[in-house]
Amino acid sequence: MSDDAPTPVFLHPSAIRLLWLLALLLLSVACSPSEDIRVTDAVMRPPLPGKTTGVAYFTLDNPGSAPLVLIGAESPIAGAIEMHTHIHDGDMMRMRRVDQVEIAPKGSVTFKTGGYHLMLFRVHDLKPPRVPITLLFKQHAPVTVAFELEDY
Ligand SMILES: [Cu+2]
Repeated sequence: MSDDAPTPVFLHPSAIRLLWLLALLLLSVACSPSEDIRVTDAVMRPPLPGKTTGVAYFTLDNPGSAPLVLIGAESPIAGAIEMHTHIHDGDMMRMRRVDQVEIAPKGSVTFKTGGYHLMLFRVHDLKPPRVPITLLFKQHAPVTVAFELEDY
């Protein structure tokens, strides 16, 4: 047998699990938010007087080589946050909740008036000029962004 013949390696299942954990760890380091996700134009429109529902807009860039999937958002200033889009229903524009928004590699998506938006329910304790909203992703660490409070 020559010296450079590959030696068969048999790993114990627990060692394989350990390797998986290491791989996941490396993956999460490689996906640190500062490197591959950029959020710009983050603005929150506070509730109208006497109301408790606000809206938030932003642009999300995915410079990475894998699709990025936004699955929701949370914030200490809202009881709940939903992702919505607008759909045409005859002559009416209606809001519809969406479970996820996928951003293609090297792509971007803009949450804006008449399109995707974050709907914030039971808004409380707004402290200008900025509020924190955390964007939640599938297979990616959450990203907390300071949203500029728009005054009405
Ligand atoms: Cu909405």
